[in-house]
Amino acid sequence: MSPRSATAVAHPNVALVKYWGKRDAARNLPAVGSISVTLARLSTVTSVRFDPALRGDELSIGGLPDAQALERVSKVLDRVRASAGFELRASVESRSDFPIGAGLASSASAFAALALAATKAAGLERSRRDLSVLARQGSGSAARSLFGGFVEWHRGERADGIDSFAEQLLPEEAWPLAVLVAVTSGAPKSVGSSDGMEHTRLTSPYWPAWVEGAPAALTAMRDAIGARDLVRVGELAEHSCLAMHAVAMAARPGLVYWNAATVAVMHAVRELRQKGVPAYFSIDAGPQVKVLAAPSDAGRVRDVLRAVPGVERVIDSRPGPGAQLVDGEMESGS
Ligand code: 2P0
Repeated sequence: MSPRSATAVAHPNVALVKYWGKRDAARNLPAVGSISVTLARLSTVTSVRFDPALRGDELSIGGLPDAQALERVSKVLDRVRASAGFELRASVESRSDFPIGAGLASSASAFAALALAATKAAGLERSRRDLSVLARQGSGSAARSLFGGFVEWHRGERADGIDSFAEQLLPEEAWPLAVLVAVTSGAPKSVGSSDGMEHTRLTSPYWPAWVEGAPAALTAMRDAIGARDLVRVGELAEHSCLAMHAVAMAARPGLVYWNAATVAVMHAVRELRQKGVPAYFSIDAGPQVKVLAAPSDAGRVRDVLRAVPGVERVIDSRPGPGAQLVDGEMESGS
């Protein structure tokens, strides 16, 4: 059998209603549903080559071998091999054009691209929904990056997790929005998301309140996105972000993903709001701040973010497409 390969590109996403915590760590099933927007411009390109000459799976990230991430990658590849009915090992090469492991959802784009490329290389045809279930097993937030625009990933109720899939709420072109990413540090985070979530579930006294609040937060966000209501989406997104960080900060010991510049950006965004510019922040498991604004205000918001001490650079983004194959057939982003 000759080698079979495919390459896919995917983009990170920022959660507007956050995923934080698992109901089943082995199957990577979330304790809460989440809603995100997929980001244009930031990209991860992942190539998969199933090759009879290989004795084990191989992974390189940004050109360097990565034994730590290989375990998760092999888990996804094992599912693909089982479906395809072969045992071929794979070589996986992944490259991102933004800082990885620093709270910019590089695992989301990487595993979304992996799920699509591996499936294609194995000669399988899968729906986006099935691909989201596959990608989820590598990294939860990756389920959402299969789709473009505004996306919901369902918690699901089933023990086998097949009802924990992502689906699109609104395509990327349906609502122009500016998403500015204030990068305050390119350093990898000290506590990874998976460990941080589990630590929070096990030790934070606010955990039950976090889980109980999720259904109402999701319903409100779905409605606000449907209405393309920036003020409502922004208020709900800020609340979900602060609630996620509050439950994590209340763990023992508490998790603090922010640095001084992160906090300074939060205040700068709120000051802008007081001056009449609707801008809202969101922060994931890292020190970067994503700011939602109307496209017509993007220039002003960018200038304010750039002027905050500690902000290294500001990346302009907007709602972007879902994962795509880059070698030959292109698939629709939704
Ligand atoms: C999110 N985060 O909804 C939340 C908010 C970070 C903060 O999803 O353990 O890398 O691989 O399923 O997807 C980052 O966590 O975690 C994340 P795993 P993942 O975007």
